[in-house]
Amino acid sequence: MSEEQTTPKLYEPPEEFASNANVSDPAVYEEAERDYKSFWAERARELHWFREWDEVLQWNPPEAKWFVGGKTNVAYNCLDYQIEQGRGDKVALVWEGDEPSDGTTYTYSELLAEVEKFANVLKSLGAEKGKPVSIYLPMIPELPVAMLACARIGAPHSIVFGAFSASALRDRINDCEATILVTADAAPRGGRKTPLKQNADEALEDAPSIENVVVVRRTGDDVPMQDGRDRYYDELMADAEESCPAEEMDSEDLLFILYSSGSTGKPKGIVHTTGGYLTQVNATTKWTMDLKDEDVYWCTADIGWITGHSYLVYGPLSAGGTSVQFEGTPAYPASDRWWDVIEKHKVTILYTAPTAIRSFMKGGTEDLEKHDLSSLRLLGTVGEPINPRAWEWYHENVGGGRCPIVDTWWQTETGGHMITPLPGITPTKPGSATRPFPGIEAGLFDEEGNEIEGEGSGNLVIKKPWPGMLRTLYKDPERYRETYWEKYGDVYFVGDGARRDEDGYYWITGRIDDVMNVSGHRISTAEVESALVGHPAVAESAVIGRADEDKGQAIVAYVILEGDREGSDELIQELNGQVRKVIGAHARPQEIIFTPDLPKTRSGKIMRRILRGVAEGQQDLGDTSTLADPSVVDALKESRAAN
Ligand code: 6R9
Repeated sequence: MSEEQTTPKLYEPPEEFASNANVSDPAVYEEAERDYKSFWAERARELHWFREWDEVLQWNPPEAKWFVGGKTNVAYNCLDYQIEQGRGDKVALVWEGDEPSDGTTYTYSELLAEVEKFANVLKSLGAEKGKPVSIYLPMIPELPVAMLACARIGAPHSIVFGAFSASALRDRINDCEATILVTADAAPRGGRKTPLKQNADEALEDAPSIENVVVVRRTGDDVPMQDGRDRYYDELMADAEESCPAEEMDSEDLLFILYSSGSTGKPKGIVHTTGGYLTQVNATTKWTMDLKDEDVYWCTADIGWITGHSYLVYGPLSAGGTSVQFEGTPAYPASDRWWDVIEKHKVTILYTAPTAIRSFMKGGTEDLEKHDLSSLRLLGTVGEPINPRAWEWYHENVGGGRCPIVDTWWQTETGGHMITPLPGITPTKPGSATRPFPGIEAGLFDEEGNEIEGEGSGNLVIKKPWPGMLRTLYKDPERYRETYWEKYGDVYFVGDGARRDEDGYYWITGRIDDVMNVSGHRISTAEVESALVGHPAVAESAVIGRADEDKGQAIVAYVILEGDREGSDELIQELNGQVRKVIGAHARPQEIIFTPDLPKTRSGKIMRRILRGVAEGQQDLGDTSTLADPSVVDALKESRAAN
């Protein structure tokens, strides 16, 4: 039994929330199930189309075409269409800089003006429909401006997260053969600076497709500018034409490429197209995030990740929302920065990741108590399973016990939410992403390819195409087919394991490659982690299976302790007891390593490959360049040696 199974507490949607929610009638599930194509077509009709589609879906597995023959434009939907509906003077974007004194806002009209001008700049530099533009920017307003400008003229964007290295940037530029790079002098974050232009210059030494570089002056640092190639954003904007009509895009035209962090090998260039993607992010922003005109909505993800693409920019803007973009970190200038941002902008909806919540838990509630968080009405999480204790903490301390939590399961590949509560309808269980979004059909398969009915555990699949699904991997349709559509035939292979309980609720147990096999028992790393963090001394833990001659795999647990607690033999025994109590004796770790930190990617995902390497005493740990902080590796080796 895992932590979640011992506490099957049910949280009903608060009555007041439900009665005001964008959707509150459970019949939406049955309606969508009866005819998922009509369901999605109805959602698509809430957008602006230059020409309506002839056919909702053409499905030749694994190739999907949604809203075939329809013409639309994503930037038009996010800007012009909002202004047509009277939102011209409404704040579209609230920008909060790294320094609390630094910030600004853009109304929908102001944002449109910037986007049109920058679209003209891009055109003057040779951008055109179908030709990718690479973007490597800090979390500044010029980032959504550049995205929307690309979308306006039909040039697919490929955004590379600002903390990626020069070599990661180079690989991503070369894969899509972009001719334009949009970057900045430097990226301030947490009081420090990342030298973006310097990285870009290094990347460009070996990225021959780039002909033009646009440089935003963010810090004013003196950076070398290459004649004929590099130009300043502000200078180009000063001379730019003001008006740029939106290109009428085919529903299936490419909107963007986003490289997924992938734990092994070459990153995958995930391709999203126009009409279907926008339909799904728009619908889920309104239904899952319950976004309304009065809301101030803050998604804390960086735009360099899919969560930022879908739920900081395209979802909220296409729904006419006010979206907060924060450049900084939770701990700068002080550890209460996030709560300060919420109080200052009266944020009503907060969407963040479990890893952030757990790090706040470590610091206790003092920082929260200094701030008025009463504006909040809905909380969301995404990115990894949230353990019930973190869920409860989030609910109680951030949400004041009154805000529903939407635990949204989805992927870069899915474009938008797939399994998630609807906050006005779905009773939630801490730790479960609950039910598939209306119109989405999920399922479970075993390793032999048999579908699992009713309660059970298995490999998660999606059984019908959905509008926001990836269409292919850029220039690699074969890898697309092999990765997602080969294992079980014409169902989408997710790569996550899940359990379905007696109510049909899904509990994501983590990546399938994170499932251990210990003496023939299948044990999920996430389950053991959940058990360990259920102990009051444990702040965070990461579990891996170490190759073991006897058992196949032996469980090794890395544990970060709460506050100033110290590891001891006694505590190791207690933790073993905890795992035995929650899951069973077979799941007890063979080794528990106390460590001050864990190796995480910049999107906060634990790199288990590194943990496995350290636990197995491997000398060469492979590529560690995607770690947020590569020095963690040495600290881990030390922790292990001290054990
Ligand atoms: C949106 C995003 C996708 C993987 C996914 C799964 C994990 C995401 C989750 C979750 C449990 C949730 N994941 N949300 N696991 N509960 N609510 O994170 O995309 O970076 O592509 O990662 O993240 O393992 O397969 P991406």
